[in-house]
Amino acid sequence: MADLDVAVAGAGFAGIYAVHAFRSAGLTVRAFEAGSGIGGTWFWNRYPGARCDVESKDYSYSFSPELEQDWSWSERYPAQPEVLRYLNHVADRFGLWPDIQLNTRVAAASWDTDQAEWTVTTDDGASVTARFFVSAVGCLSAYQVPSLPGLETFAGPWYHTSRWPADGVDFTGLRVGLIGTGSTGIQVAPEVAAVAEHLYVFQRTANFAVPNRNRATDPAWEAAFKADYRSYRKKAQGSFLGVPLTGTGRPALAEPPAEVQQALMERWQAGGGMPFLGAYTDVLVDRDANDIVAEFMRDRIRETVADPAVAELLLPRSYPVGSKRLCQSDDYFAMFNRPNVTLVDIRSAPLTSVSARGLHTADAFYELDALVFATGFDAISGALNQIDVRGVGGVPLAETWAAGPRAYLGVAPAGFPNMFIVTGPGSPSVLSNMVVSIEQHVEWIRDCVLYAGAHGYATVQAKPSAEDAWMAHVTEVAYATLFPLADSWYVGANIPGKPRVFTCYLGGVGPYRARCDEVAAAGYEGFALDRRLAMSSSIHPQAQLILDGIAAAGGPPFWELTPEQARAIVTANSEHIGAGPDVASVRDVVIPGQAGGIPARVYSPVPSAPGVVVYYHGGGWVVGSVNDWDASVRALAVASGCDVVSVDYRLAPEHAFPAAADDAYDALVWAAGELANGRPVVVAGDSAGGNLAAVTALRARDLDGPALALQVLAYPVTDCDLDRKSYHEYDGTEFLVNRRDMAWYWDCYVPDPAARVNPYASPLRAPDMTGLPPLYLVTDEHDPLRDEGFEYADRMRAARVPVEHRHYGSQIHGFFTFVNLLDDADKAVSEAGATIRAVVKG
Ligand code: N01
Repeated sequence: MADLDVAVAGAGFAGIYAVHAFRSAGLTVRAFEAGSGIGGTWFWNRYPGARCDVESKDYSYSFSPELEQDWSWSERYPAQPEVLRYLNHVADRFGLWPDIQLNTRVAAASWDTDQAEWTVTTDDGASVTARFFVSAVGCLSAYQVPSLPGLETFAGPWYHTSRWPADGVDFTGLRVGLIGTGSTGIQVAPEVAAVAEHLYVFQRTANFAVPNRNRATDPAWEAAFKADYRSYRKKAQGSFLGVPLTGTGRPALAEPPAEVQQALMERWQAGGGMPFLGAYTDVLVDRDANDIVAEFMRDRIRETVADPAVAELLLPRSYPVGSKRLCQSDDYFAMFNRPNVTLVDIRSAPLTSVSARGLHTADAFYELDALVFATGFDAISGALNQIDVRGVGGVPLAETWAAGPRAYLGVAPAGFPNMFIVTGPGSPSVLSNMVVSIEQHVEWIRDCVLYAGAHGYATVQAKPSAEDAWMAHVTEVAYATLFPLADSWYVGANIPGKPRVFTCYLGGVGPYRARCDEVAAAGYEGFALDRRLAMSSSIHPQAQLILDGIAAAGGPPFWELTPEQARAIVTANSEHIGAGPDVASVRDVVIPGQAGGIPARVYSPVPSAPGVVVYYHGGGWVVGSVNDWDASVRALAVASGCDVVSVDYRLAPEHAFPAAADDAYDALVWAAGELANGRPVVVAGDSAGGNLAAVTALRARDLDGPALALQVLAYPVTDCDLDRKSYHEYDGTEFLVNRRDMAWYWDCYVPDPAARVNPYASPLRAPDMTGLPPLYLVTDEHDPLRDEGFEYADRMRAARVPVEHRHYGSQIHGFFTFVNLLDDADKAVSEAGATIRAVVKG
């Protein structure tokens, strides 16, 4: 048994929410965080001027309406200290601290195939096991310092913006060199220039920047905005970038040039990168349209920077605007008008080395007291590659990603079962509002973990073919845009030797979410779900009592009895169940069948029920009757709100195959024709009755018979092969049915073994499962029929038949009918009923 359900690496926005989401779902979770505080990127990047370029109203969690109402952001764009305060408030408010371990870096995580669990080792040498490993290490955490010869000889201090001293740095009176003019450099530069004696900005690539127009939050605006926060969040989730934007919806190239200029100017005045770039639909896909916007921005630099030579150097020309992260600043370009700021072009004269007193370029020496590196990150894969992650067969993730990081849906790397990456490679991640994408991923992962548990699967792993197809799609979408044209960190171009791969999904946050939801709805299409070691739970005490009672009675096995004797025992046992709930009416009918009248009982829970369920009782086609199943069928009628026709089909061995199947089908035809009157019809059954329901659904499809809204199968017999693992696991005489019993049932029902592979006897053998009605499957763990139920669900999913599967980990074969005796039976019947009710009501 693993120590934890989920181990999470990192406690930034993603890890914090993961702790909350998993814990709220009843899972045990622990997040390991290298920092001495939570916040991830917002903990580490505390350089002066650090500020988010997504508006605070968007860059915040949406999972708690109360949180979003109570918290007030002081500014349009939040500064780093405020974001950090917010995250600490969230941890306080939701009591997350006990499940977050600070000052602990995840050093390694390795998958144990035999145990179906991860061993996560931390830098203090401790280790913990977990069923699932979730990386929340972030896309921009592995900072990089260029390897400049002589850096170690520099006499003054040097800093990387992503490891800024907590107590700050006083640059007053110092000559400071800043290397790097990306989003970070552009933010930190004016702050340093304001106090330093002199700031030298070493620029390799000029960058575009739009104004923030940052301002204090207006309380009246805030109140009005918050009144409609929920619907705003909904729009954000369905939007392209995770922020609801109002673009013109038209291509710039189709507009009169003067109008384009005016629209751009309006957005420039309003501030903000996303609304500016999102003004026209073609800016990021058409170079001509992009040039219009780029030239507009260059004009703004020209009119801001007083010295034309400096302005010229600051004009970005080497890549389309937006294909590198668009920077935001209200004061960066104007800063170059200060006498204490010098722009140094290291494109034409590159940095060569560092010595004790300063920096050398190819054509000059700059005497410096301090150095600041704003040189970015080994993005997307860097932080995860710093952990020794090993999947199936001990294969390192770094090796799997040698040609570039990849993951199915950008969340699950193939070869690494039960591992998920929040905002991983192949997801919208850094090209979206990260908080929206983080919440979507965490919730999707949580649901996947819960699905696995509820269905008895031990492992969930992306299929390599699904990962390949997804990454090909990611690439195809990216190459329809201008993004790959830039030497950006998006493609790994900033890290020497890193493979050039574009790994963000540009299909849009909303469509991406829809695709993820579709995959989940199809039973996690593209994932292999494996149930090895899934259930270590013991038999539920209530079920054990039933088994103990049967053992104490000490009767011979059924196959030593005559069918009549076996039936009498079943009838006697059914009396222990007691009466089922009252229904509005019960009437016995005789259904005209091909081979004569078929007795049946119609339970009507209410006078005008919305649908009809045709129910086939279990009992190995040999024992059982409508009377014996009275209590559980009543319960199903009440739970579903539908009329239920319980069918006394002919029993074997007196009536061998296909008698029961024929009766079952005739009963459906009658119910659909005579009883339903246009109402939706469902087939249902347990055990051998589940077999008849499945076969009836197949026949209805094959014969163009009645349309079915749903098939409800409780631990159905789907195949004649008695050699499955579950048959061997639960072969003891202490169980209600074992291998020998099933062999007897098959001998009675289909005496000729060769005939048992007929799909109308073994529906798992049907060559084609397409076009069948949706399946609601109930299975239990301690059951020889367990595995054939799972296989049936897998076949259905493969045929794109919707499947809802409920697995009861501590239950035994037959439990579905033990209403009154087992809480799980009451629960299973009422859950199945609720699904039928929902389906028939459409
Ligand atoms: O890093 P970057 P960043 N010699 O990689 C230069 C997010 N963020 O920390 O362009 C000389 O963008 C490099 O030059 P070049 C945001 O997503 C958000 O600034 O490679 N120079 C470049 O100028 C952002 O995109 C916010 O030629 C070297 C700079 O260093 C991401 O973080 C704020 C060099 C690196 O720029 C990363 O931004 C801050 C070398 N050897 C960050 N190596 C907001 O929300 C690199 N450079 C506002």
